[in-house]
Amino acid sequence: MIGHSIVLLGGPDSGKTNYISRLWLALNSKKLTLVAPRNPVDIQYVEGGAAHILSGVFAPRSDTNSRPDDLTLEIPVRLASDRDGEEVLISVPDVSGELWKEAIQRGDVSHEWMETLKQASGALLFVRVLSNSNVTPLDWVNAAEYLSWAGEGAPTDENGDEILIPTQVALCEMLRFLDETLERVNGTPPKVAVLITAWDLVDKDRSLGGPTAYLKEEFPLFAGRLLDCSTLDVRTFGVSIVGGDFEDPAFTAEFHEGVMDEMGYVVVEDPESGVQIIHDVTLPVAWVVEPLFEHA
Ligand SMILES: Nc1nc2c(ncn2[C@@H]2O[C@H](COP(=O)(O)OP(=O)(O)OP(=O)(O)O)[C@@H](O)[C@H]2O)c(=O)[nH]1
Ligand SMILES: [Mg+2]
Repeated sequence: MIGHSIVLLGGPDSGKTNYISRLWLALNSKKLTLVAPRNPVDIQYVEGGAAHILSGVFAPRSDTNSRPDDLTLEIPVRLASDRDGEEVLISVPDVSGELWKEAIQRGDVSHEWMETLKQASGALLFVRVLSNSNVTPLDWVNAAEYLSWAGEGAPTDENGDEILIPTQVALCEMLRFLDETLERVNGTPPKVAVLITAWDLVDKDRSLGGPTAYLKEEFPLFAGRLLDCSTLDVRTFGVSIVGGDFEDPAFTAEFHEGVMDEMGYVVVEDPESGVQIIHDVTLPVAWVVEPLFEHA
């Protein structure tokens, strides 16, 4: 069995920990595209998150002092469609969004995280619908100025106050880190799944338009960068880990009545079938690791 690492990137509050905790429950159900044939070595970390979700609350934000090893889900997976198929050991480090934010402000990633990135052969990049931590876009001109900024330390305004980097600029930077560091297996472009989390909070009309249109409207600079990026294989997914918001008591009551395996979905789109809701939260990871099975 060959080990592969998939890295999770995203600013604070972008839904990384909740997704990975829900992913563990989904893999363990053994009913979806990707299955966990055996238990991971150390599941304490994701089990904590999963216990929150099962009790009807979202998993809490991650501790910024944790090291990569403490926040890594390491688990053998196999495609459900291939019962006797190879297993791939995936290792998914969940780096706190605060650390990514600091790295972007400083313009570099610490040596330790850089090593984690270099060992990864694919990535999940997170951005969350309606997060208070999103720094909303300025106009295109300002955002482009941030992107071309290359000074020491964090950018400051004319009064010397630190400027918060708009979320879409931070996303472009994270994509650049990935492009520069991801391992290229057999020379093919590494896969990066962009996960738009808390998709259940997108209003009905907009959700029908699908995740790519949503990105284009909310983060046009980043959406444009994705279109231009030929050195990475990028696909965008909408994700709702339980199909609703635990802040809504009516939903939470419904959740407690429901069956966990049927809760939560991803939104995918392709030119032939259009926008589709699929009740399988393993899909983004399955898509990222698919080529790795060929080399297992
Ligand atoms: N409605 C809804 N909210 C979600 C969903 N996933 C995450 N959230 C919300 O997003 C918040 C942040 O999620 P986390 O998983 O802690 O985000 P994170 O990226 O790990 O954050 P850091 O640990 O700070 O890096 C949660 O507290 C929820 O309020 C979802 O599927 N639906
Ligand atoms: Mg977290």
